[in-house]
Amino acid sequence: MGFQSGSIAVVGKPNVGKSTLVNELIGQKLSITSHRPQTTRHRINAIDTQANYQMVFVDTPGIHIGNNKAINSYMNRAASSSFNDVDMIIWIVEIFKWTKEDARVMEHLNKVDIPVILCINKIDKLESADKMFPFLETLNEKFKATEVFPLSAFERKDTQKLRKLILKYLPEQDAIYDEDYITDRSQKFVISEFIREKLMRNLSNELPYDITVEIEKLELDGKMYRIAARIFVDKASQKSIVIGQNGGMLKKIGMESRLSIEGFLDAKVFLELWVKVRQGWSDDKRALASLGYD
Ligand SMILES: Nc1nc2c(ncn2[C@@H]2O[C@H](COP(=O)(O)OP(=O)(O)OP(=O)(O)O)[C@@H](O)[C@H]2O)c(=O)[nH]1
Ligand SMILES: [Mg+2]
Repeated sequence: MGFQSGSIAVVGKPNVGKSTLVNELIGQKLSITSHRPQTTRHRINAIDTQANYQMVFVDTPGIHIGNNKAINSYMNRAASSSFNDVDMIIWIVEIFKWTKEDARVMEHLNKVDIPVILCINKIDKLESADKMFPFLETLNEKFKATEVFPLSAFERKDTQKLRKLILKYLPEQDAIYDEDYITDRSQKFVISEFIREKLMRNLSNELPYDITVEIEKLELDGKMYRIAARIFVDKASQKSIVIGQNGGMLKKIGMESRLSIEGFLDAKVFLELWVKVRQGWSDDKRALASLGYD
């Protein structure tokens, strides 16, 4: 067998563990995750190059129903467009959590003609493995997947097995990306996402997910990066939540963001954060485009 290479879209409804699985598969934190649905907003390619293969995982926003804001249609489009231009698909369903949104994803899958690995995630939540069989059976009646693979995205031995399964279907062809690439996205993009992750994790219940981050400065100063980022919120009340009492929340978000950016850039970082109100950005196509949602 020669060199194998291909792209694998990771799809599913929100919050099933797509981004967690992608990070585990490439062995590096690249895509942001949180316990809130609709964390991922943009497609991102995560690339794993080994001696005999290259896997390009396409992490996608969760496909969802029930909101007609411009940003929601943007996210659904970003996800569904990836069904067509990849070599195979990993479809994630959470164990025991089948909903209308899973059925929506299945409608897209019914139209494709490439291998689909159906991953049943979060099985670490089960007390015993045999509890999952009835659920697997009903799924099997709904959809004939190429492979069905129950796993926990947190379990290294599971993700290693999944990698072997992917290799079974990965086409024999040259690498798509140079071996030193880990993503198709810019440094600025990844950094802005890391900051958004800390916002989502720290402000989960108080804040709608209408928040976005723009990097205004990214400069290498000797061995240190100087970064300035602006956080856009929809309302003045949200701005005070992000800043927190005596600026405490913004400070915490800044500190956590800096640590994860330092891990990504492998260098010291000086990070400045600003908060700005930009009313209605999430339902305004022009504002969306200016913030990178195009
Ligand atoms: N118990 C358990 N939790 C998991 C597992 N995989 C992911 N999670 C958790 O599920 C939540 C959602 O994970 P994400 O990876 O952000 O999910 P996603 O599908 O990318 O979500 P969206 O980007 O919003 O569509 C996080 O709190 C994860 O820690 C798993 O195998 N077991
Ligand atoms: Mg995600």
